Amino acid sequence: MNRSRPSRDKKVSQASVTRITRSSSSQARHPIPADPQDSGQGPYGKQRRKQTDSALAQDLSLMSVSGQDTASKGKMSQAGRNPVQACQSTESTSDQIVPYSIPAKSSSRGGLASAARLIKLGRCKNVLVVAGAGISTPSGIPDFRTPGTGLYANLEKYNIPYPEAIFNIDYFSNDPQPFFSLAKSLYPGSHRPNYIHYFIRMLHHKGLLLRLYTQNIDGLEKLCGIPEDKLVEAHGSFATASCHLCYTPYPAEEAKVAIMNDNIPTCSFCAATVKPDVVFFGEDLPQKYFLHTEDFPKADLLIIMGTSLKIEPFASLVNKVRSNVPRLLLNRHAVGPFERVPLRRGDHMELGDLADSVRRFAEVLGWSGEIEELMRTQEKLSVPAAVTGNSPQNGPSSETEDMSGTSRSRPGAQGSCSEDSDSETDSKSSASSRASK
Ligand code: CNA
Repeated sequence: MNRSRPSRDKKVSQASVTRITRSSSSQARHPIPADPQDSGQGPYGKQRRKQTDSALAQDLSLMSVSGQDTASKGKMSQAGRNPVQACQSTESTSDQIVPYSIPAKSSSRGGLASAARLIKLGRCKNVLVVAGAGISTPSGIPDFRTPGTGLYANLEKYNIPYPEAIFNIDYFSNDPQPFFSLAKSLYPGSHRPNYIHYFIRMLHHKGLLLRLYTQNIDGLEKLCGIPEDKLVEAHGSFATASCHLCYTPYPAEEAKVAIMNDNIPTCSFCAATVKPDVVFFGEDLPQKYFLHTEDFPKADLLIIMGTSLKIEPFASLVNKVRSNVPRLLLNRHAVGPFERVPLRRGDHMELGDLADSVRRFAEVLGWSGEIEELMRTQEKLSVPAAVTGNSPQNGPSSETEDMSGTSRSRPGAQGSCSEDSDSETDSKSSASSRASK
């Protein structure tokens, strides 16, 4: 379904972008020409010329066989698989073309140290973070694909034909109830940011964060104090709502109240169903997502955290940095281009529990104390506010709505939102902030 939606992000010029949607799986598999950035000069032109022809050729061939350079194209989809296959599999990407059949090493220790060394040496000043549901599992929010605990393994009660139906816009158009039932548990308000979120905020605090691209819809990045201009919520959020047919905006708080009370919010203009502006399969990604065309060529370090890299076009973002830019994967398993053996030069991964890895990363960087302090300060600062326009009286009950049973119930936590804008950091990182405006 290719429908234009009104721009919601005035900071990004509509004229400079083409429309992008979450792509269908068939589009995700189309061979796509190599990224023009990789054949042109650009800011890294000199460094690229220093590479040997064979190294360059290897990089380009790895990138081209991945067939994943769909970051700017298509609709959101499972990368290269149909929904039923996707729900049967968890981490496997057997349908991806890989140059060798040897399984990837389970972990490559030393990746954290290498990345930390680059940061300490001042070689990484434009760090991009690409994140997924795994950064929020320690906050008690299930991801999609973790066997047993992931949402896809626990959808029986919604009576849907396949897991992705719950985020399929055509399915929603026909029957919004399954999504609304799930939305009651996903609405921000009953979960708190965890150490991983604060690590990312510390990157900003240190003036190193170029941007955080998240697939998450839980609002925890904003809640921990990462400012709007440093954040791209690529799959939308519950912070706004609109008609799923004509895109007429609808007050987010009213939509939430209706959904929480098992009512269906309807558009005042065309009477179709209103939904929170969470991006479904088949829907356009927000305009802000197009910042990636400016950001990725500028990056000098890419950190990928807690994602299976299964959803296009987002998954392809990781292939948009220059081939000489180090990429660090922090995840339970190797995913996407990190499943290949050998890894691309400059690629590192730290496999295992993400919270543990991030804590080790912080230790190596010497940031642990500062992050703990930041967390303490921020949690004290948190006040009932309006990530989604939530108010305590109509926010979800953390006792009844928590899907994992691990989220905390705390006074003032519902809908709380950061009031701390990291002002000291804004001046440190003013150059990158200006670039983002
Ligand atoms: P996914 O496909 O479920 O992948 C999550 C990845 O994180 C997997 O590879 C897991 O192994 C890994 N992971 C999870 N927990 C940990 C941990 N503690 N330590 C290490 N690794 C861990 O989810 P993706 O983000 O890749 O998929 C994108 C979807 C998920 C987006 O469209 C989101 O809207 C959607 N989603 C978001 C949330 C949220 O906002 N918190 C929750 C569930 C789903």
